[in-house]
Amino acid sequence: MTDPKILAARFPGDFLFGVATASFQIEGATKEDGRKPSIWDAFSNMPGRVHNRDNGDIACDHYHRLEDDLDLIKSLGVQAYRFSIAWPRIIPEGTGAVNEKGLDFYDRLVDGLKRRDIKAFATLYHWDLPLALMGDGGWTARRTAYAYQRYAKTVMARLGDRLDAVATFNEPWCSVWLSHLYGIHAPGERSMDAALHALHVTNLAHGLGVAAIREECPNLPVGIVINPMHIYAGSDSVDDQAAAERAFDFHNGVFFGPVFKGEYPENFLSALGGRMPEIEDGDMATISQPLDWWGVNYYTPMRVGHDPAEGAEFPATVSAAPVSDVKTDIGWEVFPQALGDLIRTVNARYALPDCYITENGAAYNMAVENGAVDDQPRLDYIAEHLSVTADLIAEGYPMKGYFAWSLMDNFEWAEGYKMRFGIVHVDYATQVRTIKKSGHWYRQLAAEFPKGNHKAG
Ligand code: IFM
Repeated sequence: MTDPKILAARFPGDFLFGVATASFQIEGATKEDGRKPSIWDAFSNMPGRVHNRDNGDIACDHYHRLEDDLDLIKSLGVQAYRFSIAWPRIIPEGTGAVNEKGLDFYDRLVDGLKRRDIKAFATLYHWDLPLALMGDGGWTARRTAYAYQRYAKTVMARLGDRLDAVATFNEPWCSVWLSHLYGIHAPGERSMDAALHALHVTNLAHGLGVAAIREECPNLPVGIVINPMHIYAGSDSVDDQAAAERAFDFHNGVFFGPVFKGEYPENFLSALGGRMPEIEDGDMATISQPLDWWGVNYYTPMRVGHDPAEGAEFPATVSAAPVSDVKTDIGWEVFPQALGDLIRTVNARYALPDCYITENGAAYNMAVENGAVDDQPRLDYIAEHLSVTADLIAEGYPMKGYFAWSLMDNFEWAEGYKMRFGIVHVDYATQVRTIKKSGHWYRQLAAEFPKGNHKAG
């Protein structure tokens, strides 16, 4: 299963292997060259929000180590790099003046990738909203969607000619529910009403962003990156099955429905629609413009049961026990089969375009010992999920590539630097990078695809 040659032989020659990161998690240099604070700068500096009160001030110092990190990516032999652009570097106040120095940084990044013959997959929003926009209500304010559109247009005008693909958003589930309902991510809101506003404004921003991208770069493949939950009912009972269906609508349907069908799920609307912001004429058409691809970020399944509590709010579910006690260091159940079940389920429900696995990986916190990091469980995790991906391809699903999360250990949001997802280890005191066992293995796998001419075996 983990022999790179045997695994590689199960993929078509044009399948893309890549690595992924996000701006706030690796860049550091938060106060340099005109960048202004994002909501994550504020949130991580507040007591009690992020483990150890870690912040992104230095992170992996990628901003200053760009060329070395691009060499590192090249040395892994991958064909593509997925990164995100920091809105607070480009339009530091969210609206108003454009910061040329911010654009210059991403110019260097994209040119550096081109020079190394690595495809550039950019994400426009991976959670670092300019803090100034909170003055209007951040993602709960419709105005933010228009500010995002202008930001998207600005980035595309400068970089679009050299990108290979662009995503409007990364994991809107996190920037909507996790950030506005569950309070775990910035801005740490815990209100259903705020979350419902953030939901529609985010979906609208996605649609406005697609229009801006198409206007500037009509030939650039545009997509969105979603982290759909694969939801298993805790039991066969009618109640639990219905709970799983509600959970699907709440966690997935509110993004897939608008984007791929132009509508919110009916059950969701009848339960919570009255608390949503006004859906203006034309909004749903804006949101549901055709996409060229979508990205799936998958780590672990969700298991739910019916919440019997009186007055329980939609989706009225409780967590059900995991079926496997194999867990990563962050406590997430390892269950590769759910990736297959998820792709089959969403394709059965929606007409979806080509799909990239834009993130998949595992938190294991092994240290460097004698110059090496033996992270065999991560290697196994990636191999098992790739094996499921190969099965999906054999079944005819249009899976076009896989990006390991992550290129290197980085700022893991509310977990700070405690949780390590990299296939490259980062010593935060010295910034020394050490390729882990999984990274060496990933390089062997990627090497089987020289310029995409691998023959399926
Ligand atoms: O680190 C995150 C990433 O920013 C978004 N997807 C999940 C990863 C692991 O939690």
